[in-house]
Amino acid sequence: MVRQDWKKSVVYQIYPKSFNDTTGNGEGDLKGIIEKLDYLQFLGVDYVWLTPIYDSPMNDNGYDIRDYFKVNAQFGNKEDLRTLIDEAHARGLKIMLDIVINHTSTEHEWFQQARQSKDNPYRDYYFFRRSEDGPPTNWLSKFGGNAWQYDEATDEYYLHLFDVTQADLNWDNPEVRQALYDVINYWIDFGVDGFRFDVINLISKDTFEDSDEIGKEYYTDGPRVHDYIHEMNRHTFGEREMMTVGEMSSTSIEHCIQYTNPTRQELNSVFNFHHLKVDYRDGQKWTNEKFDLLELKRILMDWQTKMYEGGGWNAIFWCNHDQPRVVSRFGSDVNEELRQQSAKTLAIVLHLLQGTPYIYQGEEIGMTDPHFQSIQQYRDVESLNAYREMREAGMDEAEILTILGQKSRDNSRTPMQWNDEAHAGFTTGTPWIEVADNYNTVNVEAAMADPESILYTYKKLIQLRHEHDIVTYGEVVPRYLDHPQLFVYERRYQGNTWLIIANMSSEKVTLPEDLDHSGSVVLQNGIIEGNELDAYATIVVAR
Ligand code: TEU
Repeated sequence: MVRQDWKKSVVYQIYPKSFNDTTGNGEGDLKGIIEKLDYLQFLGVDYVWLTPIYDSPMNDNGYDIRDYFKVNAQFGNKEDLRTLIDEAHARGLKIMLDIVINHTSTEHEWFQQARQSKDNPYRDYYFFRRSEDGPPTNWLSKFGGNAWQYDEATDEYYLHLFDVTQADLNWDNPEVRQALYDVINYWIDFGVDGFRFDVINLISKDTFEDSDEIGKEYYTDGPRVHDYIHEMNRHTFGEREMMTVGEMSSTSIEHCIQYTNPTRQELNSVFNFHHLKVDYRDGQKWTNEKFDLLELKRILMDWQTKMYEGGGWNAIFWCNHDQPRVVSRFGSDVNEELRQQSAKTLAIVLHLLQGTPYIYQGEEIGMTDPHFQSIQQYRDVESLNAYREMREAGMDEAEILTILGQKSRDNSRTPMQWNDEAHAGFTTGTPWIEVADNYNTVNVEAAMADPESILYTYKKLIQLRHEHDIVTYGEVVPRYLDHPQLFVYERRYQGNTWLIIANMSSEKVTLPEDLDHSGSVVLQNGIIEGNELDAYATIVVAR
């Protein structure tokens, strides 16, 4: 494998609204991020990805952009962003912005123009269709309901794969593409170091026909998607040293190899979500299914080995602003000991895989789901729609709340827990969404003070990646894939092997007889006696 040093980088994701509030209005801001840069430098990450900070009505917390060239006044202004970038650079940290170009807010000037008349020059920036009886197709929005919204002004429907206020852009129109490249170039000139591209594999729509499912097959990894991404690469970041990651919805390994193999000049890396659907039931998210460890291992390892063979590159992650907290999901938060133990094990098994690791704010201290008890505590448009639909389907309130408690995107959006003061030190005002009530014990200040805390496991894992080429370049060899509790794999590079053995369960596990864990210990978490691994214990040895 060709050496490329950006591959040793680790990215930290910030959801600005929930990170740190300096004004007391209950919402985080850019100044709040600046205040915490020393903390990120201490942790040792290389890049910081900010979810959208542009002007937006915030129906989907910034993924509905009204003006690509303006900073959202709730977060501050361009001066603040300038200072944030400079201060980050002074600490050796790089900044990635989130680029949302599959759709804009319906409050965007382009859409405002487009909806006025059928011959408006911006009409073809979006997908407007005439239809006599009901919506043009039966496609469903990812946030519930039909994906076409009737617009009275011109008696046509427009397409929105997400919220009704997020209208899909028509990438087949070259003017649209150029306008979006201008946006990216503007931010490159501003001094940012990389980009995360929101749902970028949905930009090429195929024909508009009725679907047996929700319409996915007509826009996922669509017919011209690789041409468009390649063209974007050539017109924008291609010749620069930039970190790029595409968020790929319901994609395939074959496509992701194409998106990321350097010879194709598309993107550096990709997020896929298949490993995070192991607690869905029959493809349905809104269920309270338990997660399936065998399936989790199988999917992760399939992506690891095949992307390696195809010369592709994964982003590796457990958490983001759309996912529940991993310690509550695949670990255990039933008591303090298991929380610490399982959070560390989850960190180790993920960070020693091949790819670019992402840490979502608070993951590094083992933040948990907030376990909300009432619908009043939820804020996310997707959760509120799902609640309404489940109610309409006649489901019982308690059951719905159990499901939301397990699946809602709000699980990850509660305020960052900095200390044990009011509202976890996030704000002096009233937070826009409630703080998880375990902030007295789960907070950054406490974690910093305890050398055994989860935080130091993350710090150590980042260091290992920076210092040992095997973590970046080594081949991944799955072992014991059928074992119901253990997650075992090897990394191999230039004659050296690292063996990672993790007990992913809350029970003690006896290692299989032929699984020899001798070697020099790189990392150990929890108690290992002879051949017995305690709950969520992990060992990493080098040979
Ligand atoms: O998410 C895309 C996406 O499809 C999801 O992860 C989605 O939130 C999940 O499937 C819902 O169950 C991206 C952003 O990360 C998300 O926050 C935005 O809401 C969405 O795009 C629209 O821009």
